[in-house]
Amino acid sequence: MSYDLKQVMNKPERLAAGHRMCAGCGATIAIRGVLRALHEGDRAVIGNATGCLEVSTFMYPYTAWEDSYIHNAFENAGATLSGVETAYRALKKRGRLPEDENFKFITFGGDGGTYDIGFQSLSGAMERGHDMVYVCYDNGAYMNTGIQRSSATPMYADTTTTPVGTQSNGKMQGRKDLAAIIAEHNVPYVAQTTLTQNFKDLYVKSEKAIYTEGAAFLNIMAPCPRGWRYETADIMKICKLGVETCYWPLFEVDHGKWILNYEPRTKLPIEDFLREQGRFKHLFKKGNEHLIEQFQAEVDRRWENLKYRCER
Ligand SMILES: Cc1ncc(C[n+]2csc(CCOP(=O)(O)OP(=O)(O)O)c2C)c(N)n1
Ligand code: SF4
Ligand SMILES: [Mg+2]
Repeated sequence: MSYDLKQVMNKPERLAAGHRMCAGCGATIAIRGVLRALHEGDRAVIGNATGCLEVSTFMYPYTAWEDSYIHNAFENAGATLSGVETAYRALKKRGRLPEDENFKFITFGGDGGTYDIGFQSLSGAMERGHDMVYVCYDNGAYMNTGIQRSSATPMYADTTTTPVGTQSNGKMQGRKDLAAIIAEHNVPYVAQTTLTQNFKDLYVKSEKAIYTEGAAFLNIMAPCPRGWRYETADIMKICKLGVETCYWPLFEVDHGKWILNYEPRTKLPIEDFLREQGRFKHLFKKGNEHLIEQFQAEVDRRWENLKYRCER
């Protein structure tokens, strides 16, 4: 599949300018990237769980979405779009929709709405095999309501519900491996990606997810400068460090086959990723070296596990 950055970037925007997401928000960049993978002429029905993305792009009577858009509750983004997709198939079968129109069904949810609160409806939609894509923009916390921890929040992150202090080093648990859990649903396509280099990985995986028949899931690390506490302009550096430290590996599971898309020539130490973010500042205090060691050991364990799956 050829990838031409200039051509891709010149495609018409489907998430228009003028929304109210923060400057440099990773979620907005990720979502625009996914939508660029839609082929010209194809139309989309977008579902969106409550979260920063929904709150800031769709304030009745204004919308930044160029495609049909449904805001549903936190819990049911998967169920909403699976219902729409079923209705579409039924109407098409009865000849009640134009033959020459092609619709795609894409749902967006934050990590809170996906890993936690909407997990049951996501799992149901995947298991039933609807021809749709569920995209999680994972910024690792409930950002819209003030940075509360979710099951996607990394270990030791400082959030408002896991505040760092004399009695606490931040979140005590590691993050849930949602991409692996969805892969175990035996859906045709699952991938994990983020904003790297010239966005090729994001584009190629989005196109595959949208145009593979059946249910697909994309997990996109989408940094939040506010919650992660880094300089807005550093987003690409943060994403690169996530990948180069193997904190956020790039992989896909295509019809059951696990594929590692990128292996760093030299795996960087996890502290390179942590040091850039204010939410991990406490880890660099004297006496907390063992916490970074524990974090590293967990990254290593998960990385080896992923490589094992991909080598089989
Ligand atoms: C059932 C329900 N519980 C709580 C809320 C309040 N709420 C709105 S947005 C939000 C945070 C969403 O977090 P996430 O899904 O990670 O998206 P983000 O804000 O990080 O983009 C919460 C808790 C709600 N709208 N509905
Ligand atoms: S709070 Fe974070 S996730 Fe929400 S719009 Fe701002 S940068 Fe994006
Ligand atoms: Mg979130």
